[in-house]
Amino acid sequence: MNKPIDIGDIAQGLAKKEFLLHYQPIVSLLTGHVCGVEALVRWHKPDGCLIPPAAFIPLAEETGYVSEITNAIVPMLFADLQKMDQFAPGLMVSFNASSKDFTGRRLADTLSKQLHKTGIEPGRVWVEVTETALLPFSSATRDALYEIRDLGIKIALDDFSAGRFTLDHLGQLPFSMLKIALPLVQRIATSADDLGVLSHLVDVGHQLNYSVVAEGVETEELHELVLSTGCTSAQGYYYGYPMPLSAFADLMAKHPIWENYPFGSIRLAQVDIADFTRGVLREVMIEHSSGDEQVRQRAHVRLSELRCLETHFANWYAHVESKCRACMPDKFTAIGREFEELHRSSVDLIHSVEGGGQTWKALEAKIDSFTQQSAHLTQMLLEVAAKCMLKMHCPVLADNPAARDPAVARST
Ligand code: G
Ligand code: MN
Repeated sequence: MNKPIDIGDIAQGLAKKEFLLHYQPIVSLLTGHVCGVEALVRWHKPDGCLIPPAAFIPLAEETGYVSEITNAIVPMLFADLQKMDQFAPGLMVSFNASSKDFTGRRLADTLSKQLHKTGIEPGRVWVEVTETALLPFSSATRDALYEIRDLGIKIALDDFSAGRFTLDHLGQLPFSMLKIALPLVQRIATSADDLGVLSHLVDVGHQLNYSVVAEGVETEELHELVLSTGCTSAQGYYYGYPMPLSAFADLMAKHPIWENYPFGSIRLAQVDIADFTRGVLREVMIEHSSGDEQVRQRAHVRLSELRCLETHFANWYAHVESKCRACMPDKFTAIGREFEELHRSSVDLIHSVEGGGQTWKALEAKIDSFTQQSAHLTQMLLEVAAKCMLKMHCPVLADNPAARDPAVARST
């Protein structure tokens, strides 16, 4: 019988460089291309035996030795990223850190050293940290995370929705990415409620300007459902298993592309428009009717979207531009123009209440026209979403309604 693994074995394995990294692709749901990889530690014994992380990570975590493993894999990760740049330039790479990595400066120092040594752009490196690694929530952990973030490295909250982390924690830590845990993602095909929860988490990520990655996507059905929520990227066996660097190079040589259309992303734009419209109406009402100068001031400050290019919608528009324009060039330009007009109306509406003296009747007329513009823009977005989806699924049908119907094809 094999003797159980102890810390001495792990230390020896590290000294003999038996630990290496496998990479699992992360796919952008906007472009359909691989946009990054998650690095996963593997222990290869010289006899060819592969020891799964579950057999040694818990012991390493318990004893604190896990930070030695992290310290050893970070330089490998940077070296591999340089190799990847030769066949797939510019990918992001993430790796998993443990709670023990956030008890001091060591991880930040190691990362800083590697950034200087390799010249890799820091924003391409993501540290994944699970909810459980961050609880109980301490200021030392928060400081360690900020120190890493200040290097320009991004921080992802891993396995989100599976632990005890609350939405309240999100605003207090410097995350830029949410990775939605596999169990929730895998339930969305059979539960409308879970699909609702996932859509909600995608919205939260969108509001906070985070990337959102759905983990555990194993089937085309899940891929389509995740895509429809507006989730920015996805990971799972449907796209690829964790694999050695050489196998990843082979995969990338085939230039894989998965089905993608901005159907879900346009859903987020509709949410942006609805929120923007309501926000303007709410603050206009407060400014117009409150007798308290401070309340009016606060309403004004809350309306941070007054500069057109700083709105969530403008941000979305710039982000999806190439994809949507390819689908619907004329309509997409028209949407941009329509938003500029809506935005101008919002500024006009706000200015009209600033100095007071506006009659309710005049205000009502302005509000009517503003809400009509908003509804029109929402309608245009929905039309583009539907057209993009048709075009991506059946390019011929989009231009020629008489094209072959899959329902007919199935029955013949
Ligand atoms: O998020 P976390 O770092 O815990 O997840 C990484 C682990 O999830 C890896 O061990 C990887 O092999 C596993 N994994 C990745 N994609 C899938 C998937 O589609 N299905 C299942 N069952 N496991 C997956
Ligand atoms: Mn992970």
